[in-house]
Amino acid sequence: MGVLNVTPDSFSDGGLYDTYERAVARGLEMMAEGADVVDVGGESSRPGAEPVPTEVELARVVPVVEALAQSPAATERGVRVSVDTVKREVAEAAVAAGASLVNDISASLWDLAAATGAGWVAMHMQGRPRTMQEDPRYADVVADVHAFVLERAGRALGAGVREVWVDPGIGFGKTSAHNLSLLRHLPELVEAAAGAGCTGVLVGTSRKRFLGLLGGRDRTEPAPVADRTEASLATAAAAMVAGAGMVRVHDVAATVQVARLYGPAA
Ligand code: HH2
Repeated sequence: MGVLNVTPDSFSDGGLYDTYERAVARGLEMMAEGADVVDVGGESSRPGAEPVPTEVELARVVPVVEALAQSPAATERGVRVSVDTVKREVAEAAVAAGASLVNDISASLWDLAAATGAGWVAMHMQGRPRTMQEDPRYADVVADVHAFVLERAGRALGAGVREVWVDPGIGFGKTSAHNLSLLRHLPELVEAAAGAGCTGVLVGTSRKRFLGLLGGRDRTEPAPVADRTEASLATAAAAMVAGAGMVRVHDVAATVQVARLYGPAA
């Protein structure tokens, strides 16, 4: 799953693809690089991000979804478009414009997926982006996160959603230690998700801050986003080896090479 943020403020690609032309060009490029899904978002969920008005998000996302869904890569090769949103109106409009997957970091739009026939991603987040990184705490992060996403997946499957992905929500109300625990315990989530009837597990570590902290020289200041590629690829490989069926990444071409070694089709 290639990340396409049509935003001025996303943490790694903000401002790069915030016009229709540049966003569509990058989406097509990721499709050519081998992405199976292009995930179009119009609202940053980075720590501290402020919500975006619905009309603004609609205007950013829908034309780009439509153009990508009508592209030859989508219509002839079957590359899919997903919408990364927590807003019902945006999800509905994006599905009407051709998105076949709703990537819902609030894990609350399963009824919309059931009604439209779209696939659905249930991601775990503690709190909301504006404040989620202020001292996140869990009784048992692995047990809490797994139970939450599996419970939401059960609701979606019960409502008739045929394609349900669960995602531990790396970086969403989690310390570096929480993120690492969740990555180390991915095999259990993969097994439980399969047992529950889910399509698979989705993991998004790409360029996230905790990778910058691990890779930074002194481990106190995060390495800049541009220096997080190796750790992004390493964690994508680890997630694939653990059985994740999809990884959400910025560096599609490089991750496709990893997927050829370790991905579901390898
Ligand atoms: N991470 C981000 C956004 N959406 N969706 C899923 N399912 N899983 C994730 O881990 C995930 C996600 C954050 O990354 P990004 O889109 O690059 O940044 P921003 O939120 O600043 O736009």
